[in-house]
Amino acid sequence: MTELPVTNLLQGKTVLVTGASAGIGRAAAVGAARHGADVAINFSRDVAGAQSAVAEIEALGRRGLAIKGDVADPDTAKDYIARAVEAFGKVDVFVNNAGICPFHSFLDMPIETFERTMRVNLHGAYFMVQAAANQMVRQGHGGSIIAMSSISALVGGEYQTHYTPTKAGLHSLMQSAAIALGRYGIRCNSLLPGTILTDINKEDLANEEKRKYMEGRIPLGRLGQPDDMEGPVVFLASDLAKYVTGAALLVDGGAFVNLQ
Ligand code: NAD
Ligand code: RM4
Repeated sequence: MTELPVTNLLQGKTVLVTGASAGIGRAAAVGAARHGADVAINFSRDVAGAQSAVAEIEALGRRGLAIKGDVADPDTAKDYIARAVEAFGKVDVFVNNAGICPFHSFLDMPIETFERTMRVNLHGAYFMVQAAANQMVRQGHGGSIIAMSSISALVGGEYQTHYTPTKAGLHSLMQSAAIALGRYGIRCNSLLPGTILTDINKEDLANEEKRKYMEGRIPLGRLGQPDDMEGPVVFLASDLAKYVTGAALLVDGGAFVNLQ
């Protein structure tokens, strides 16, 4: 695996990432610290994962903090932002990452599975982004908001009929928020990962045939790893992206464009 370059693009910035005890969120949080940021993560249940993410951030010489909360609960958002500000004084970058994808067939989708997916992925994001944006507006020096949408905002999935609308919704939320928040210098963008190997798809990709099919669709020849998301997150978070808002960046090894 190629060694990732290290910069100080996020020096002096405070970065918040939801669902960051594992997977892409953790790679984004630790990655932000590697590029100079102090990082406050949200996590829901995995105390050990959250503690070890904070330890990794601190080992990079940055300040780290883990704040527990279920993003589906609207009160979590205000609590998370308030406690992060209490500890680090401000929020410069907010990464809405927490999400679930309980793969299930369409015709017999349990109501609870549908509703929980909506609440975590989309409602949770709405309240979080709103709370982060209000904090950035109060601070008065702009900011960057990044939503972990998905290639699935653009294409369907047979066992993802509850999930893909949340990812399209996140992308749409970033577009509308970019308009609402542009006057405050707050940029809002989405990242559209392809298939990244994490817990969310471990079971799904345990099916050898499906995994081979997914791999075969990718021009770069491999499924993604969480650290493939580090550079795109750091770029959108940093002032290098100062004129980028309302945009969506596919990070999928070319899977989306590979029709034939
Ligand atoms: P993951 O399961 O490793 O990470 C999801 C994280 O969200 C976990 O840390 C989990 O604890 C947290 N989370 C779940 N429900 C929560 C809740 N109610 N409150 C707070 N935190 C909660 O999977 P991942 O692949 O790292 O997923 C991260 C994001 O990336 C998700 O939004 C997912 O939809 C998106 N994404 C993933 C892929 C992929 O292929 N892995 C592709 C596109 C988009
Ligand atoms: C992504 C995409 C991936 C899937 C994950 C769970 O948005 O659909 O292929 O593995 O979600």
